[in-house]
Amino acid sequence: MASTIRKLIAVLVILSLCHLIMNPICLAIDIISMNQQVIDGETVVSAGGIFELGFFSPNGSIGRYVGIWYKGLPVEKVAWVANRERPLIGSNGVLMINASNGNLVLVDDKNVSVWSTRLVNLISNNTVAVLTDQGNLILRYQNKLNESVPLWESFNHPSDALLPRMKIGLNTRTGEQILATSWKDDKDPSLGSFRTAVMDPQELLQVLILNGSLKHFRSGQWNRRNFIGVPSMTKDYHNGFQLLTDNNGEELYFSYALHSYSAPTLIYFDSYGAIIQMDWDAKENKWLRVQVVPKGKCDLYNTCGPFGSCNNNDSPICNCLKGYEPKYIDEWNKGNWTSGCVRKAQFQCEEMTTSANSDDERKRGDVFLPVSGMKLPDFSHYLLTWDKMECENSCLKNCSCLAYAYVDGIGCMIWGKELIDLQEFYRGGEQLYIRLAHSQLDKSSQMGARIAIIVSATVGLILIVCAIYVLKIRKKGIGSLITFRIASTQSSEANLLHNNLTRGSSLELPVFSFKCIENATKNFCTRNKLGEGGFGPVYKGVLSNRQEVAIKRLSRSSGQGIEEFKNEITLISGLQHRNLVKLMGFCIHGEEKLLIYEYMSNRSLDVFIFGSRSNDKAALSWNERYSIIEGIARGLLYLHRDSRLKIIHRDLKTSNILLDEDMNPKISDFGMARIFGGNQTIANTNKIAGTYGYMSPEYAIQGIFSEKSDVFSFGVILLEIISSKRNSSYCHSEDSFNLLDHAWQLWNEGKILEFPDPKVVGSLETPTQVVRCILVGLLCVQEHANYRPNTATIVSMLCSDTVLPSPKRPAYSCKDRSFDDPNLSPWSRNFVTISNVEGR
Ligand code: ACK
Repeated sequence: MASTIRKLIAVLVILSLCHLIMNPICLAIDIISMNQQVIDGETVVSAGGIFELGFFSPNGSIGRYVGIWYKGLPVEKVAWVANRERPLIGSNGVLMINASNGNLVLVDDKNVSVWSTRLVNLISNNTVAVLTDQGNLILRYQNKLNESVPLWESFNHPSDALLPRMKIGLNTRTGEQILATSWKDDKDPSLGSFRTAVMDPQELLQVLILNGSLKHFRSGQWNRRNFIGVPSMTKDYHNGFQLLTDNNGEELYFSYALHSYSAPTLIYFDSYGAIIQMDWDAKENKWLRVQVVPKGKCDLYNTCGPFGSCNNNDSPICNCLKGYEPKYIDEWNKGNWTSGCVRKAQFQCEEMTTSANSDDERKRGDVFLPVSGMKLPDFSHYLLTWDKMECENSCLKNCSCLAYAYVDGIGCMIWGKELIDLQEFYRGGEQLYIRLAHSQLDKSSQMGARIAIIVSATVGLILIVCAIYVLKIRKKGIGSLITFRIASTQSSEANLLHNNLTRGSSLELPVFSFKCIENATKNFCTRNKLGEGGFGPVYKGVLSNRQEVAIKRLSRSSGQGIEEFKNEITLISGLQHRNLVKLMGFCIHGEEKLLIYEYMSNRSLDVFIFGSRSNDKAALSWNERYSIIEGIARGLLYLHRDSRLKIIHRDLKTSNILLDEDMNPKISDFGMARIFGGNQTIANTNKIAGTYGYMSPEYAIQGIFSEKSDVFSFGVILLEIISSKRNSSYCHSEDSFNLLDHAWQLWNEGKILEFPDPKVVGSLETPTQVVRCILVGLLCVQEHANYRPNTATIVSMLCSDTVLPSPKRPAYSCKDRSFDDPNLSPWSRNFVTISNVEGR
């Protein structure tokens, strides 16, 4: 009997396995479709088992909600909730696709809708909802070309929490916000009083938390790396927080994606308006919570009133800025600071027009007092200048300008109204220059400043004498690095150039003596030569402090003249990003012009892709290639993303990507780069210089360059990385003109998996990511610049699993193919079909 039962069970198991195999719907546990509903008690799990969607009740509540959370971990915080405002009573809710209109809908036991994706005029009801491994619930439909088109995403409708890659943002045309709203309290997910708002870039980008209509917290301005008002933003954020744009810059949104994302993480704001970060600690098997803001009373908006500065470490925490005094002294002393402070004396520029003053006073004019470590005030205005001195002068000339700041990654900001929401940080923050009438510089500080100048000048003089003495004694000179102020032995050309470059800017770029460079490179010994660029040789050097550097020696005959040299120095020294190579200094000595960079021990990507290290043993794995692609895209995004000061590299190529010891890619060689100001998106040059194989057609033919011409070069690099083949020397087969054409052809023939280097795909179980990257590459190299994605879109295409559009013909390819008409293509070109190749 027992054996019969065992046999029966075995048959049942086999039958059900067969059923599973023959009926893929049963495997598609990440999908809600017309045939697949979710009832209370069941869950949907993302393909990789990372996220789960189902019904839940918050602790202490009887209402039933549909939400998304990390699967397999204690659900301390639900990442997304559907029916926030209308809980279900009882456990009879059903989440399903509405057969009549294709919307995703949650109905109660009476079949009444309590929540829906609420899309109107859907052209098809052939929709499915998929839960991705990023925790995004996407409603999609299949179009006639069998392409999967996203219609709605939970990532565009956050609740109170942000998962990596979820967005909060703003449509700059309509003013519409993608916002997160706090829960009412821990047991009630309905809309609480706190919500996020991304400020219009006209006022410089920053994020606010509003309490109703009142500002509760302000992040401070976004400086392309982090928010000035959140100094606790760590290295992780530095890599991860991004400003992305869509629809040609119309939509702006912030999201974060940790670079080496591994542990589950989540950021949310609670019902009191505090931002909390939760990270899963796998060792301790628990969630770690950190309150990011507010860290103290000073983080609350405008605690000290206008012209008051708040410092959490002071007691009392509020002080008036120098030159200002409490508006109502009694209130102020009682700790009621909201009325803030008022100016003690008129500015000199105001006095000129109102009263006669002594000639002496008049001549002195107004001054700017630097205050460091500040969260810069709200309501800043942006001035387009790349020069700090000009920024100061503009403020000085305008009598209603109360303060200015010059910040890397933003540029010049001025304030004309009250200075609101100022905070002084112990670490971090920026320097704010406050306008003061000269008389307001108090005597003691004037005297103090004078004494400080005299003392530092004396010490400086002694140091110079000592330095010269030491250098003389150690005749061989240990190549010490000497900054310009001490480098009195520098050539007058270096002097001039340095003054030119650093005047009024925050540039603190060291100047190296030629002797130091000679010592570092052992007199430019050929053994230390790393290679030869178009401009001249590059040497490895070791400084006296044992730091390794790469030294680019511009040959006199090279095309790179003083202009390119200056260009590279000014441009790159103002930039800081982990995916851009760091310029450490420069040297001019007679005819010699040298640039000193951090040394990249793995040299250029070229070597790994096409050169000596591309052989089987040293070949890069797919993961390494992918992380390099992502890194380059992030570096490029940093260059391009600021809507005001964009930098167009103009000579992106595989040999200009250097790899550090951890194989992090860094974009190098900024000799040709150009700054774009204001709303500029495009420029023209008569001097077309770039590299064959990487230049977009509009640049190569008409000299037109823009973000999209860099995107083109990026696309070529991407395809080269995947195929391990060089575009410029691609061995032309009968049908393909070049590497781009080859990829395009394979794509259309449905043989795209023949494109990657076999070493790349060979070991992969699922080449989905490879195919996705090829598709992104093809989108970047499309002939028409308008069709190419912008850099922000590239980053999100690479990092998310949203459906990508079909590429159009690449530049420099054969035009007489049937592929231009999608209806004639022998192969459906949608990405989903390709993803079917490897199956689920
Ligand atoms: O491909 P490579 O070995 O890496 O040869 C080229 C050569 O100099 C001419 O560009 C190498 N190179 C350039 N800059 C650096 C750097 N910062 N660190 C290490 N190698 C560098 C490049």
